[in-house]
Amino acid sequence: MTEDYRSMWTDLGLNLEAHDALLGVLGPAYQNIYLAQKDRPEGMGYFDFVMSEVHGLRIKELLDEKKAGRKIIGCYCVFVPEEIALAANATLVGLCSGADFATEEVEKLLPRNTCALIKSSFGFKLGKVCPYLESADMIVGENTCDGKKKAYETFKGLVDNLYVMDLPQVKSEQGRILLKSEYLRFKAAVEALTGVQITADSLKQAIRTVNAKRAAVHRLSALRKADPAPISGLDALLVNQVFFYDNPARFTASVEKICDELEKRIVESKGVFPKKAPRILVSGCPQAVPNWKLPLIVETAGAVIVGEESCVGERGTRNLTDDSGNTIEEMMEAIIDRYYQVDCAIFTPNPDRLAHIEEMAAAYKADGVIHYGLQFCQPYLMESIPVEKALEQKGMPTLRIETDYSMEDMGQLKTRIEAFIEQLR
Ligand code: BJ8
Repeated sequence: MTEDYRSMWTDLGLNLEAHDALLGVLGPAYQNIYLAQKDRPEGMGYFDFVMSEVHGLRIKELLDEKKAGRKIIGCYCVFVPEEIALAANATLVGLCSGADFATEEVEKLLPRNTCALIKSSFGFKLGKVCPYLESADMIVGENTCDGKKKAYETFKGLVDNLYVMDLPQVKSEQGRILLKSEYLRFKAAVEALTGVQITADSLKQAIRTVNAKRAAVHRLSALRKADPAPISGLDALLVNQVFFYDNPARFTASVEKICDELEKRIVESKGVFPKKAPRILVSGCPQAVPNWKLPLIVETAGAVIVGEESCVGERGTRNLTDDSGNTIEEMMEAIIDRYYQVDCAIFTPNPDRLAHIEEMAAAYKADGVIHYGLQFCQPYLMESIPVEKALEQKGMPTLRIETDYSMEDMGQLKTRIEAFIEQLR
């Protein structure tokens, strides 16, 4: 880190000893996994810097924004519309984390058979190690899977600023009405928090800012269709992870810069893996920072990940919001239309997701699909079986894995994934 941020962390109420321990694990892990890669695009230097300052400079920026009167909103789901936060002069940051922490304490509040993503959110709060969580003026929890919605009932006792957003589980006329009323309620809550009334101009500008961020990621994704792949799955995942907490305009510019570089690499036929290396599409649960286990195993086995059908990936960023409306009502409808297309496994039935997996496998010229399910995640594990059957029927080799955030199953996963990749060669 460029400065000593200990007094900032103390002011935020972090447990310095626990926080040191967390950074002591994350720093070397990042070095061993990320910096050990060969032929990385130079533009990844920005993302390395962001990672080195993830609890430093970025937090300082957010606290400076707060001093200037801006509010920080934290969230756990891609259904929380960033456009509404930005239009009311607030900053939205993602709070999901991909590491176990304070597990013993967590399991006093949650059943052991809760997914790692939910447990880790509790662990970061109980362990007092997340400066994003502690900086947030509002924390949005959303009623998606049963695990999350019941966990928020307990989480409410740990934080004093939890706002729960209800979400439909069926895509019907009634479902859309529910989403609309919840987005209007959220808009009113954000306006009350910030004291800023959203205008047609501020909403249009916010839609454009978020669209630009998504469009940059779409451009990056499209470049991953090339063979040889110009960027590793590990690096692309990092970009998708940073999407959730970086300054939007700076993020967009940094992704565009990498894309310029990748375009040149493609012309020169320069890849991070040799041409014809097996190409993998990952599909399933979100992979939050620092959950790099799966891409690490896949890519050290000589295959390359070319796409993520995930909320930290294409499910979260697919589709732009129509910015042609002139009134707040028109633009709110456009926002609802855009988010209503997110095909999370909490929806029943959810045929769009399978269609998108098939579409992505074809577009990215995948040789195989790995379905990534977190243990105890009913929605994605349930869907993984029909997804596997449907893909296999169409001749797409598919491997279903069920894992958590620990490193204990590394050996076993490695064996299964290597055998799968071997079969693709
Ligand atoms: S829109 S995927 S970000 S809910 S892994 S907590 S589903 S038991 S994260 Fe998600 Fe929104 Fe859907 Fe995306 Fe539950 Fe499964 Fe845990 Fe999960």
